[in-house]
Amino acid sequence: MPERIAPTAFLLAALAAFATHGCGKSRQDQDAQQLAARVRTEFLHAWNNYERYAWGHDALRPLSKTAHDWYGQSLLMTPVDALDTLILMHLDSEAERARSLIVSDLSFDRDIYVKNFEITIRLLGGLLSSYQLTGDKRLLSLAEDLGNRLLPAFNSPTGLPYVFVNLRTGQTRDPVTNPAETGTLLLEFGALSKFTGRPVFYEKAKCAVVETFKRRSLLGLVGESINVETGAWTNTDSHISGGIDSYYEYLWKCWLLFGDKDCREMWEASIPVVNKYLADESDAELWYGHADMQTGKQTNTTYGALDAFFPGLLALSGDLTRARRLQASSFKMWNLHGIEPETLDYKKMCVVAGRYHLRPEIVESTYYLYHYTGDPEYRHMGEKMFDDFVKYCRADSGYAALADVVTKQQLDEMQSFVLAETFKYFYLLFASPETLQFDKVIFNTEAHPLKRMW
Ligand code: DMJ
Repeated sequence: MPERIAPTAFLLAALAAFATHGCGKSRQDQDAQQLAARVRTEFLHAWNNYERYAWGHDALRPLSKTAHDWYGQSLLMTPVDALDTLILMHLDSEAERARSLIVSDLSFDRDIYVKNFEITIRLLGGLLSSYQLTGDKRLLSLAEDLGNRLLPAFNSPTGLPYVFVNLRTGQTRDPVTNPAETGTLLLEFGALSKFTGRPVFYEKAKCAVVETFKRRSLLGLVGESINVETGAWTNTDSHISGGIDSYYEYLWKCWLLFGDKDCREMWEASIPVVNKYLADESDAELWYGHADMQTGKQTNTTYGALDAFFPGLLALSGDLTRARRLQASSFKMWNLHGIEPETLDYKKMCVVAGRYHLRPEIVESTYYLYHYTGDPEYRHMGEKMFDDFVKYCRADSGYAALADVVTKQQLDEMQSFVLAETFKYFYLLFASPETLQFDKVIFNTEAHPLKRMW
């Protein structure tokens, strides 16, 4: 016979359970709020030092306290990349200064060859998302001017874009590119078409992704590099790492943002193949390695900081089981030396390339997983990563990349994506969900949110 609990004891127990649950929950929320405030303070440390030592230039070199311009003259990479983060964090006067600088000083009429992919994801993406957040038409004009100047990049025999295009003359160079650079343009060019009513941007970028997909192997995999003039693969290594990564990301996201069914079909044809040939069940853990695109034979057991975007993409596409398992592997990689390396051999658990460029991907996935599961484990993960990030990468004048995750020696580098992405994803992980309604936006690969309005 079950033990009889006295009514008052039962009531007290129920009240205690309610109180623990209630207080526990709000304590968690308070902790998260404090963490969000800490992230904001540290972001400001990085931004203030950019303002102080590199104002008007592309990027801050945080150890020498000097400025760096990618092409010898500034395209305001950091202010454009950081503007929507400043807005989301309600750093109003900083955002205003950045916006004034951009509208008064940014000019694309320059005789320089720029990387079509980097300029698209950082500048075109940044201008478009800040235009949506502020309604400032001058940002859209800048985006359209930039889009016009990038268009000649697509003038190849295949329609795949050249790596570099001259912003003034439209001349192009460097025909050997990769799927990330040919297939990570449609969110930005597509949004530009929607805003301007000019289909040409959508069409060119869509053609580039379709032409990449069409050249997949019989197995359905793409390789690491391709010649835009001949359409032939020049490296047949297949993986989800740098050079291919965001090609997959945009197949799914272009379906979500534009409802483009071709993109969904290309995603559906690609992802089972990626899971079949690249996923590696290693000692009950899930990793993604490398394989030859023609044979499917494994070529390498490496995974790294860039690959760590994939749990987020898996979660976004509904595959939470793989997403959670792969995120656990990414976190294991992070904890091996208390900060993640650029490349790891996951079979031997040893570092292959030891730099840490302050990359955002692992934080991005943590944020996505927290959004989809609500599991506090992901905020704890994020907290551990943020503590390590501050401990090893904070410098007197900004945040510094690491030359080596084992020695933790700092490098004189703080790329614009640190402000566009890494801090933004840390912040969104801890901030209240109202800060940015996840389901209402699609982030481009540089963490610029584009509203789902089409
Ligand atoms: C960013 O510029 C983008 O996230 C890109 O897709 C990959 N590399 C960096 C960040 O690591």
